This record gives sequence, structure tokens and C-alpha cells, in this order.
Amino acid sequence: LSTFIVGDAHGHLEKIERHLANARLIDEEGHWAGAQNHVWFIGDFCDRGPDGAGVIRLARQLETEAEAVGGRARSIVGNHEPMMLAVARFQKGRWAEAFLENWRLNGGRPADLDALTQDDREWISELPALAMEGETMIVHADSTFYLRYGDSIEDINSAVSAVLHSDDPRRWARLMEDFASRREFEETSIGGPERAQSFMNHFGAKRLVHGHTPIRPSTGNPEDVTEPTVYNNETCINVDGGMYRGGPGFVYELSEMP
Ligand SMILES: [Mn+2]
Repeated sequence: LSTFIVGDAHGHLEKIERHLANARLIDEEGHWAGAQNHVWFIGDFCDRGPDGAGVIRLARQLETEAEAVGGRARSIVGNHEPMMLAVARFQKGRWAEAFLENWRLNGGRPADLDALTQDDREWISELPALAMEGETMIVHADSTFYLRYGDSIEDINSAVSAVLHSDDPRRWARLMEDFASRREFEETSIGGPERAQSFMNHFGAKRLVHGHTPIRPSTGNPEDVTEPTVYNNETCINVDGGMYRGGPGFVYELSEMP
């Protein structure tokens, strides 16, 4: 049995369906065929690309179907979901305008919001921000901002979910701002590798998988990104294939822990 990671889809439903089918995790009709295998969707389902609502629906549906056969298809929340949900929640006044403007600037697509039910939105609001798969941590952003929300994974997940259920626009705005940080684990960021290590140590993780920061194509052409970037002595794995920039995307099968 294996664990597979799906990077930032940004509405590119067809691409992720193709990769899931190639990995035999879904069948031709798009239903779960992954038996007891595990799949994680890394967040940023929506915005920038053609069918964010479709990606959210697929992730939800696979979660239920996998669960029923003892498999697992789960998701964590990215920063684009809060941007979209803020627009749905705050529809009047000065904050409404600010959230709408922010969402538009980040590729928000009103059609996605129109296509989602209240139930879909509630599902998103309940998503964890962090998860563990064995000793591997699954996070959306390559950032330590999560620690501002709590000490343990459980506390952080409840605190983030509490913001997504809150009627205080300032809390939403702060979450979106926090969530916009990136590249904190890279060598090019001063102390990056040490920061990544201490972040993992804090949670008892040996390895970390993230999305959020599109992989830099070695050829300069985003269409050539077909695999994750593994860095910091193989402890950090970036799975954001930049599908919205033209990347074909991929589904990454986690290797055994070295
Ligand atoms: Mn992101």
C-alpha cells in the first residue's frame, strides 16, 4: 500500500483526473479505485484554473468512497479556499469589497462559488490545515506560520477551522495574510533548512510535503515540471507542479522513509 499526494490543482480537474486514473486510484467514471491506498490533496483546489468547484467535489466524493472500502482520500486546506469562503461569508460592507478584490487579484472565479453548495463550503471549513501520514507531515504552505495558531496539530487545526467559522472579518484577513507567506524552508531563505528541521521536530515529523510555491522549472518552461522538488537532504518535498501556469501536473507516490 502506498500514499499519493496531489499538488495544488487550481481548478485543473482534467489534469488531476488523468493522473489519478493513470495511478489506478480512480476508474474511468471517476470513482475511487484505490482500495486501501492513501491519497492526500494538498489544498488550493480553486482559483486561476477552469473548474475549482469540480476539484472540490471530486476530493469530497473520493473521501467518502475511499473511506467506505478502508482506503483514505483526504484533503488539507490551502490559502485559496479561505479567500473564496470569505467572499461567500461577507457580502456587504467594506470588508466584502476588500475580500472580493483580494480574491479577484488571486484568480478567484465567481462560477466556482456559484457551483458550491452550503454543504461543500462547510466541508472546506472543516478541513485540517496540517496532517501526519506516518512520520511525514502534510502541509499546504512552506511556512511556519501555522505555529501562530497553536502548538499541536490538533490545536492548530481547530484554530484554523474556528477562523473559517468566524464572523470576524479581521480574523479572516489575518489568516489570509499569514497564509500568504512562503519559501521559509529553502536554502535561499536565511536559516531555511534549520527552520524546516525545527518545524518538523516540533511535530515529531521526519519529512514534510508541501505545495503552495510553484516549482521552478529547471528548463525555464513551466510545461516541463513533471515531478516534485526534493530538497533539504530529502526531508522537504514540494509538490506544487504549477498546473495553472501550464504544468501537466503529477500525482506523487511517497517513497518509503529512508
Ligand atoms: Mn497556496
